[in-house]
Amino acid sequence: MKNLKKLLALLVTGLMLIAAAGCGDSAGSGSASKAASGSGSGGKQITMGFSQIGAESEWRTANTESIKQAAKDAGINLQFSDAQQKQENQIKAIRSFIAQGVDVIAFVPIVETGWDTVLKEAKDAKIPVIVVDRDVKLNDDSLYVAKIGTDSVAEGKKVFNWIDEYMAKQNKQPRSGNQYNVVILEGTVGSSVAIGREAGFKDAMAAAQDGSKYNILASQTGEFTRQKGQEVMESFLKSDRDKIDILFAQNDDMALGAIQAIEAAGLKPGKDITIISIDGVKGMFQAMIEGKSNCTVECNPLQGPLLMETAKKVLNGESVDKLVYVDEGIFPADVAEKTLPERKY
Ligand code: GZL
Repeated sequence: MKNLKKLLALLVTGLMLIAAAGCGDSAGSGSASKAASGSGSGGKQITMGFSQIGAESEWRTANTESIKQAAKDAGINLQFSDAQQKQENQIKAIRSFIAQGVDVIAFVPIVETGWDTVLKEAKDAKIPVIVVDRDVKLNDDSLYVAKIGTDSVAEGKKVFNWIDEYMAKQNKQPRSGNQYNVVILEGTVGSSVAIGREAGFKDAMAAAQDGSKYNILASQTGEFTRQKGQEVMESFLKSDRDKIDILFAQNDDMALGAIQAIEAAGLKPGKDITIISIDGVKGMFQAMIEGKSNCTVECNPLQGPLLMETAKKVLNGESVDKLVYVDEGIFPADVAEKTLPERKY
């Protein structure tokens, strides 16, 4: 009889221990471990296939770091692919993600077009796709579930409007003739950002009170790199050294390359030639502190956390906004020194 009682007591204790372990799971640590493990609705860890375009600029490096860190923080298994600036490598990577059966695909489209076929393959494989940073032009927008990016048209408008205000405030006279001659270093040909930034700049110029004060003297791609930006600026200076009033570089890296070309030509960047660019990377803040550039329009690369949050929502069957823009500011040279310490990229 005594043994039976002992057996019963052991049984009850065992059952209580199992119950305690189970409810601890459902209450706190369960959802925490779920979040930490980055698990989808099925409870297994989420695997994300991510196709990045390359490492062409300080901005891109910061974008990659943000995505890798956010995946780690979210407990998401990231399959990362670097396309070395080639669309065909991105398409190959997306196809391999489909073959692997990842839970979700995210990618930065290097150019706007040429994605319909491979995104249809992802849709047929029932793998949701999230577009990051740049934009895509598709015949069927149902081929992606969400787009997290930056408003390149607004960035282009901010550039022109800041220039127009600055030239008036500084009461600058054109270096030759009666118009301000502008040269433009464009980003990657065919990319939504290069197209959008140019369109925004020109729309604002057309809408300006006296946009005819400006003449676009030359415009050429510098491929978003410092090296190419320097080379193209050298060619602009070769033909129009004493005519150029303004440089609009579509990213900071090309502007930093152009500054070297302007100095080599015996001119003062930021003084003889007014310079404005887009991104807001630390290297540009340093150049503005040195008086070599005049303004940078922010384009925020820190899109990782929003991407991971969106991926989890999609996989949990929650609704998500089709398009989300990250916040962006504008930083003239006179705030560079006090702002640099708080910059995150
Ligand atoms: C902008 C991003 C651009 C940056 C460049 O959203 O796609 O690509 O402006 C980067 O620096 O190379």
